[in-house]
Amino acid sequence: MKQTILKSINEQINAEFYSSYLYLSMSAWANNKGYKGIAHWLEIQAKEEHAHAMKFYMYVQERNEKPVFSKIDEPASDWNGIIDLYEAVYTHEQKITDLINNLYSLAHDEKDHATGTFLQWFINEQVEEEAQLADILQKLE
Ligand code: OFO
Repeated sequence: MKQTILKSINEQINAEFYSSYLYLSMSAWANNKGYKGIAHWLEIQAKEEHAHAMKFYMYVQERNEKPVFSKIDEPASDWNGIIDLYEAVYTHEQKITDLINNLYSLAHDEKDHATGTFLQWFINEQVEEEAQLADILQKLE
């Protein structure tokens, strides 16, 4: 695996763990405000993001490389209500979509077709997640 790809995947592992951390922080906020159903939904999202990080982690090892971790940023811990929170989730997922697309472009440029194929699952997942969030936001608004 080219070092440029390995470096970007390691960064993506960090981004996925950060997503998990962010959604868990949001879940704690929602639970504290008494929004139990939303807290539960966010807890599930946090688990899914952890699973995404693990998919990248396993993939790096399958390619006989070693994942390297870096510091995970501190997530926000307060939001101005449910719409503000869901807008933050939506914006964050759009950022993740950009990262996945950039990684896919890099894999293409480096002719790393195995990585390109591996990333297909994430590309589809982002379409699903963004659609779900747009739907939730529309209902909330
Ligand atoms: Fe919600 O996204 Fe991971 O990849």
